[in-house]
Amino acid sequence: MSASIRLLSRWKNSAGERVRIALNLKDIPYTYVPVGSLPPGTYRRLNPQGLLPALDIGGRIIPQSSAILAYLEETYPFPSLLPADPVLRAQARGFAGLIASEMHSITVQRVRRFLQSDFDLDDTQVQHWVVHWLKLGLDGLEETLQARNERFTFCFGEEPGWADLHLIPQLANARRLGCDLSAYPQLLAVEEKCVGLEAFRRARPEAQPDFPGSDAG
Ligand SMILES: N[C@@H](CCC(=O)N[C@@H](CS)C(=O)NCC(=O)O)C(=O)O
Repeated sequence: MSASIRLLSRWKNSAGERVRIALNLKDIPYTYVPVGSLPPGTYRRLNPQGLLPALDIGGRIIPQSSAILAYLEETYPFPSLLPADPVLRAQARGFAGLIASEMHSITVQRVRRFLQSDFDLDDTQVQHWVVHWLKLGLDGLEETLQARNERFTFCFGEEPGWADLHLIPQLANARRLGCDLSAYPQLLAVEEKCVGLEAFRRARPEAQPDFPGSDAG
C-alpha cells in the first residue's frame, strides 16, 4: 500500500479505538490526527457524517469504523482479524455487530445529550437508559462466550481480532458509564488478556497525544 494513512479521531472516541487496535494488530503505519487540531469546520467538510473516526487514504475519506475495518482487512489481509472458519468468522462479526449497532450507537454522548435536551430526562433517567441497553448487550455477549464449543483465549480464537477490538473499548465505556461488570467473567477474562498486549495498550485513550495532560506530542 503506497498511499499514506491518516486516522482522524480524538482520544475519547471508542469507535476510533477499535480502528487504532486494528491498525496496531496489523502493524500498519498511520498518522493519528486529533480532530481538535484541525481548523473549525474542516472535519465536517471531510466527513459529512460528522462522526469519529474517519480514515484518510491519500485524501479519500472513509467514514464509520465498520467500513474502515473492512477496508483494512481487505487491503492488509495479514494477519487477518477474522477466524478462518466461515461460521466462526460470521459469529465474530455478529458479536461485534451487537456492540457497534445495538449497544454503542444508542448510548453515545449525542444520544444521552438529546435525551436530556429534548426529552427533559434527568441524570438518573439517562443513566437508567444507558445501563439498560448496555446490560442487555453485555448479557448477550457473555452468554455467547459461555456457549462456545471451544474455550478460546480471546473471543473467537487464540489471537485477538475483530470481536476483541470491539469488546475492549466497549467494556471501558460500560465501566465509565456505571455498569457493574462482575456478572461477566468470560468478557473480563478476554479483557485481561487483551489489555496486556501492546496493540491494545497503544490504542487506549490515555496513550493518545491529545489526551489531556499527555506529553506524547
Ligand atoms: N457508528 C460509528 C459511531 C461513531 C460515533 O458515534 N462516534 C462518536 C464517538 S465514539 C462521535 O463521533 N461523537 C462525536 C464526537 O466525539 O465529537 C462508527 O462506528 O464509526
